[in-house]
Amino acid sequence: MTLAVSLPTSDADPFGHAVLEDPIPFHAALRAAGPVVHLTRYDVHAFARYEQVHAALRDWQGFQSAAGVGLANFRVEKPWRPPSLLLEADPPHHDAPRRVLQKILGPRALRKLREGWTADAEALVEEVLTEHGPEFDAVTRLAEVFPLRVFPDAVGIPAAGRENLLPYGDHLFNAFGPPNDLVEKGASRIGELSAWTNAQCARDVLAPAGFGADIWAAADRGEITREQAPLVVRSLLSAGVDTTVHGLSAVLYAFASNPDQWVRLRAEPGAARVAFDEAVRWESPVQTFFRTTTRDIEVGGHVIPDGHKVLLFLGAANRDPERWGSRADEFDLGRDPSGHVGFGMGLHQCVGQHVARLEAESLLTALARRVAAIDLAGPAVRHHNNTLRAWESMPVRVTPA
Ligand code: OVV
Repeated sequence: MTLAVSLPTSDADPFGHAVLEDPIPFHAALRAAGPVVHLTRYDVHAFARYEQVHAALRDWQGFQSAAGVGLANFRVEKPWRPPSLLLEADPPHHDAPRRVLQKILGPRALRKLREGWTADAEALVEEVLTEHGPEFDAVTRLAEVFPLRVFPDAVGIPAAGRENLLPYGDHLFNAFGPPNDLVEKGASRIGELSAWTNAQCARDVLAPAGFGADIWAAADRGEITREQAPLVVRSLLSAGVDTTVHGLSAVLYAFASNPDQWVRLRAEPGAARVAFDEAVRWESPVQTFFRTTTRDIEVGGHVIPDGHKVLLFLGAANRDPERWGSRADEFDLGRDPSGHVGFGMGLHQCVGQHVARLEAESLLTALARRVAAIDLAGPAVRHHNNTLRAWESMPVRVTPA
């Protein structure tokens, strides 16, 4: 005889301002409730434990992406923009664009960027210290500035209009959630922002050298079609800016609120890369993605029916004590963060993660050279987004080395 266990439910709103301000207690409650929880407000199932999140990310056949990785089900609703050939696709369609980007953004290809980005980071840190002195906003002066200085140049888009990149990404990541106030707030500008973003993906707009030109060259070689090329460029402009800005904010906040860890990094500058991954685990700049079941799937004694949306709480999995131990909530350079799901897992795992790590490593290394201590100089203010865990502002005070 099997004992029927009722499906745990939650009527909380994961996309409401209370949870977005501080999702940590909500995540703990979801993990405690069970391996799968029904979110009554949106009639979706949720995984918040590492084991189930990790397994669902790896099972692309059972948990598809092609029906959209937001709340909207593309089997039923028309997507607000043409779907991404990477994020919102599954094998076999997903594979050629993935292979192309993986090579262009891979560690070998990035080697030629390292020297320049290191110098750019050193110049930025010097500039901030000279222009603003020891007190400045780490979000608006560092985390937003550095990616916008190096990444659009690496893609090869023109200088004009780059201020559109962050608002475009902010709306895109809001649009994965329900049509709430955050989506409404971006709605009036998204036509104009999309038109600009799409226009940057054309071959004749892109610089002759860069990730964008590399994508078009792959189309010339027949690795993807010429119809696919602009959409692959669009993925870079969609996924490559806000994510790294908030990733850098996360690591800066981690250090500003854990001064002992900054001391440790300065003693061991080679730890910058792992420090960034630990911050991605700890803050999970991308908090959630949905999948859609392709058949009835049994989890923890409950059946999720075919065609249902499942919300994967990457941020909750990344602090699951079952996986990370009783100090999961601590930012700790002594931890091995590998296996975190902040970049996803499996065949959709962030294709730009090496770019993000190089940006973080460049900036942290430059800061560690020049700054002996970094502390919060006032309360940091959250930026609410349906998908991203972000900061609006972060006043810091640094002690030059
Ligand atoms: C991972 C991610 C986020 C947002 C957009 C895309 C990817 C894209 O491919 O457009």
